[in-house]
Amino acid sequence: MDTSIHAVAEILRSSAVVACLTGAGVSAESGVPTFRDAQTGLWARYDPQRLASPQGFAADPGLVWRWYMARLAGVEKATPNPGHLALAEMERHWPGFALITQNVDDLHERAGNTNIIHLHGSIARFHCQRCGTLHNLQAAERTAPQPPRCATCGGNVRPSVVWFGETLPQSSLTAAVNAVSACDALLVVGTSGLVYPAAELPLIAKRAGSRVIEINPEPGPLSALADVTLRGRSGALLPQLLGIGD
Ligand code: BV8
Ligand code: ZN
Repeated sequence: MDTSIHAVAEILRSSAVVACLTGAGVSAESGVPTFRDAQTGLWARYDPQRLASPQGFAADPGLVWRWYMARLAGVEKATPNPGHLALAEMERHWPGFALITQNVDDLHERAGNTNIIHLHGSIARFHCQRCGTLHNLQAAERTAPQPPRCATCGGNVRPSVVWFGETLPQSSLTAAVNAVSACDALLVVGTSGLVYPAAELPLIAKRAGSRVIEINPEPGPLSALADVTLRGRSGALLPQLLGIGD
């Protein structure tokens, strides 16, 4: 095992409370494309930040709806990778292990984590853009060219994710700030550290005296504040930290 893995294992061994912040990179090895990856095929010419916004939805509800239905199908086909499974093992190892995620997929749930804080909502839940009424997706709506209409007010139904320009659910953000402020060590896995306010959490942890561990094949804005950085894929590195990997 290389030294930095040793350094991280030592930090984790001496930590009573561990928390984790994940981004799209933790789902990459499950075949769910990250935001940073060029959008595949049909979506290559669209900017995800434009599509994932109220303005984008207002401008072309059908285009945004079809983008989410394509992503939802990809998430449902995906399965948790060894990185997800290692994080579920960590929850068994450290009671109170808080898993804060920017991801809108349910792969952490399917891997077995139960203490999950979703900062950006869920791609598998839907509500009316106008009145907020919850909506159960019908099979035929998955291939419809336009979003369904709300049964209550006739407004457009949208995915219950947080779009750019929308505020995060206050309860989730508060829970996340509390979790990173109370932990001895924070694992920051598979996030570009570009999206706020999620990107603020490692700094809050650091200021509260936590050790910050970055796991990412690429350096980024969060690398400077990490106590230890593991340069590599989460699917390979996370299991090693538990000695359960290859
Ligand atoms: C808000 C749901 C109040 C939708 C998403 C302060 C400063 C600057 C800008 C702002 C700011 N405050 C607000 C903003 C504006 C904006 C923002 O942050 N813009 C950025 C781009 C500059 N933030 C907001 O609008 C937020 N709202 O703050 O409200 C407000 C409003 C307006 C103005 C001021 C204040 C709402 C943000 C939430 C947006 N919704 N998702 C959907 O998914 O469709 S964010 C979306 O992007 C995903 O959740 C995704 O998680 C995220 C991208 O970040 P990452 O998860 O890090 O993924 P990414 O693709 O970027 O990177 C992948 C990483 O994985 C890479 O580092 C890669 O190296 C690594 N990787 C790849 N493979 C692997 C790997 N790592 C490990 N293993 C591997 N195998
Ligand atoms: Zn409605």
